[in-house]
Amino acid sequence: SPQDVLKHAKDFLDQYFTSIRRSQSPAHTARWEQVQKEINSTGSYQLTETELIYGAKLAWRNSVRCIGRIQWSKLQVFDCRYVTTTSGMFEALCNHVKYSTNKGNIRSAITIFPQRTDGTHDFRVWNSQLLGYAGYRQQDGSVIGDPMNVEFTELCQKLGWKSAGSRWDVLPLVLSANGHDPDYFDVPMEYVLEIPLSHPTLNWFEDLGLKWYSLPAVSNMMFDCGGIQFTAAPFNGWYMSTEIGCRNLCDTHRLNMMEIIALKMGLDTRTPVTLWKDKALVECNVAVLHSFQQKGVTIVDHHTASESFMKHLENEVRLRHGCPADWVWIVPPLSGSATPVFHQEMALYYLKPSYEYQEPAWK
Ligand code: HEM
Ligand code: NRG
Repeated sequence: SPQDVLKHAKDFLDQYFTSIRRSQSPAHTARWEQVQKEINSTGSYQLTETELIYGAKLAWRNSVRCIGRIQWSKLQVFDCRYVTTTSGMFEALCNHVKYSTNKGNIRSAITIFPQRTDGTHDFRVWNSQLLGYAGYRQQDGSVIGDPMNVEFTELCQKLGWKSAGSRWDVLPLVLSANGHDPDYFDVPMEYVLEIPLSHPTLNWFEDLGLKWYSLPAVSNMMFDCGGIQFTAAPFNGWYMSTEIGCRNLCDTHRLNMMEIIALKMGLDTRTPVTLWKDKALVECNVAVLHSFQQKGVTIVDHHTASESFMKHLENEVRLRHGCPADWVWIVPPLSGSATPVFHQEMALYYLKPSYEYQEPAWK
C-alpha cells in the first residue's frame, strides 16, 4: 500500500542522506517532498542511481547469512532499469558474467532490472543462479548432473531446451520481462569459466572427472529497497571453498562424492569410527582450493573467510553499534569449531534494504 511505501521510502532516504552526511539538509527535505508527491500521485517512485547503488551495498551489508560481508562496499552496480525485453536482459547478464569473471580475478557485481509495479508485470530470472549444471532423472531414479536442478531442468526442457544430457550441461538462462512468458537463452560457453578439479598429492583425484564453475551468482532473490521491490537483481561475489568442496560435491542429495573419494583413499567405509567422511571432505576441499589457485581464480578458504568476518564484526560494532548475523549459516560446514566464528555469539535481527527470498517464478 502507498502508506507502506511512504514509510519505507522515508526510512531509506533518512539512511541515505545520513550516509552522505546531508541529513536534514535542504537536499534531503527536497528529495523527501518530491518522493511523497510521486507516491501520492502514482503509488510508487523511482530511486536515483546513487540511491540505488547505496541501497544495493547496504542490502549486502544487511545479509545476515553472508560471511563475505567485509567486502560490502565493493560492489559494481549495473543499473538496467531501462531494459524492456528478455533479449535485453540476456545481453545485460552476459555482460555481468563477463565483467565479474574477469578471467578469474572475480569482481562482485549486481545487475538490477525494472522494479515491480502492480505485481503482474514482474521481471524475473527463473534460474536460482546465473550458472548451474542440469540434473536429469533416470528411469532407475538416479540423477545425471546436479540433483538440485532436476525440477528446473525439466522446466527448461518443457520450454524446448535441447541439451547433451551430460553431467556438466550449463543450464540456459530462463528470463521473463514485464510479466510475459519466459524465453530461454544459452549462455555462450566462452563466458563460463570452469575449473577441472585435481589434488596436489592424490593423483587419481582428477580421474573423478569433477569440475565446477567459478562464479556463484544468486539470481532468485528480491532486492527490497526503500519500499520498492526489484524481483530480478542477480548478484555475485566469489566462492568460499566449502560451498563446492563440502556441499555441492559431497552432500548426499547433491553430487554425493564422499564415499567414492573415501574408497579411493583406501579408507574403511564400513564403520564411522575411521572418520572416513571427515577425511574425504577435507581432501575434497583441498582439491577445490588447489585447483582454483592453480588456475588463478579467486576463492577463499573457510578459515580466512571466518577471520575476515570477525574483523568485519569488529568494524561494524564501531561503525554501526553491531552487525546482524545468522550463526547457523555463518559457521562453515567443515571444521566449525576450528574457526573463530563458532565461538562468537551473534545477534539475529533484520534490517532493510535487504535481499529476500521470493516465490519461484513458475509457481
Ligand atoms: C550467503 C560468501 C558476496 C549476499 C553467502 C554464503 C556464503 C557467502 C559462503 C552462504 C551460502 C550457502 O551456504 O549457500 C560470500 C563471499 C562473497 C560474497 C565469499 C565474496 C565477495 C556476496 C554478495 C552479495 C551477497 C556480493 C550480495 C550483493 C549474500 C546473501 C546470502 C549470502 C543474500 C544468503 C543467501 C541465501 O539465503 O540463500 N555468502 N558472499 N554475498 N550472501 Fe554472500
Ligand atoms: N552455495 C551456493 C552459492 C550461494 C552464494 N554464495 C556466494 N555468494 N559465495 C553454491 O553455488 O555453492 N556470492 O555472492 O559470492
